[in-house]
Amino acid sequence: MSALVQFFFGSNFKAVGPDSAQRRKVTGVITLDRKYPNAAAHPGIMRPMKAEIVGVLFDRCGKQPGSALGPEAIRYAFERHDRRDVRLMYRRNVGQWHEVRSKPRSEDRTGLRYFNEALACYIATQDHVEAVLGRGHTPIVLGGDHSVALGSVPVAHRHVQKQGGKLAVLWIDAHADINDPHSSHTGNLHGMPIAAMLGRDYSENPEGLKNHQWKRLIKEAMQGELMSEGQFAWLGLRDVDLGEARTIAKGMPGSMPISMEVIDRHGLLVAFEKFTKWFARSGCTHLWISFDVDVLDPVLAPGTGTAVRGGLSYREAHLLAELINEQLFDKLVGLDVVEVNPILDSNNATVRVATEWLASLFGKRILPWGPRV
Ligand SMILES: [Mn+2]
Repeated sequence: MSALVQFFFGSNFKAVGPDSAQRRKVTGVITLDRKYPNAAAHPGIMRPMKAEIVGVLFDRCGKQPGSALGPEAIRYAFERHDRRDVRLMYRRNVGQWHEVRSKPRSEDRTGLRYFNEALACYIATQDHVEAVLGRGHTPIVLGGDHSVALGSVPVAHRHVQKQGGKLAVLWIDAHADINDPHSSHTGNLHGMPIAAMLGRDYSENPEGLKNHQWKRLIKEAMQGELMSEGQFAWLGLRDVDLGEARTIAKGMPGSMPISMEVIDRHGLLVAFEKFTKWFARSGCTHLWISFDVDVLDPVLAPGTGTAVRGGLSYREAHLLAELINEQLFDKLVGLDVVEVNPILDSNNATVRVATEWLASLFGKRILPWGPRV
């Protein structure tokens, strides 16, 4: 173990690996392993999640660079957090840590931006997520830009399907991320992952390179197991392109878009109830959460490339995490936390709020026994 790793993690860790992902020659793998501490040592707190983190240091398909530094910043913030209960929740719930580092490749400017590098990164991430699920643990994928969900959600979808279940995805985000290469204004893949998961076709130029790459992305990421509209719910939407709004209104039967308007009118608690009712009638058995920090208000979380005014407050975000922990813990297959950009951050506020949100999701409460009033 290097001195640096020992400094960060203490002697509880032992270095293991490299593992299968290195076969792909696109990753540098650091695997740190430790046993999950005994839950009985902390009475009153829920059982640990047995999570393994997959940090994806990839931001090529986001709006601006910096979110590749997110995973490292979040790890540092957890390890050195000034609140003992946040450090405790991290230590109790997170075992191994894996990393996917993308190797810069030459870009073909005529196709999808950074396509080859992106695809290699998603495939490497999929290997890790598959391995974590295979160990019966909960993958937490830290981005990176939101396109890295193509490395996590499809794997969880196939994993649940193999067991005869159906995965629901709760996309907690200011944006719908359902553009395709034709409808996207920017050409950044971080606005398109859901369209790829659905295997959406588009016919801008059927013979063109972009179209060819889009088809290849769908083929390699989804491996023939496309997802359906009824597997998707959003929470916190407030910056939706007109084309995306049309797609959701007409082309997403069975989906559940919960915008900020719903939260304004009914409050987070009722909005969450709408989600759980949808989940119950959707026929879904398991849940994946894709949490984009831009769902939070930029006053609270300025460190993200696509900040939009009017987002969730600190308390709303924490209530959401607590409710998920309380009501959906058994259904939760794993989650993404993406678009944390330390370069754009102010006094580490966004990095800190991401760690604190995760601590609440792991079961942290203000009083250990919860509200009970
Ligand atoms: Mn997003």
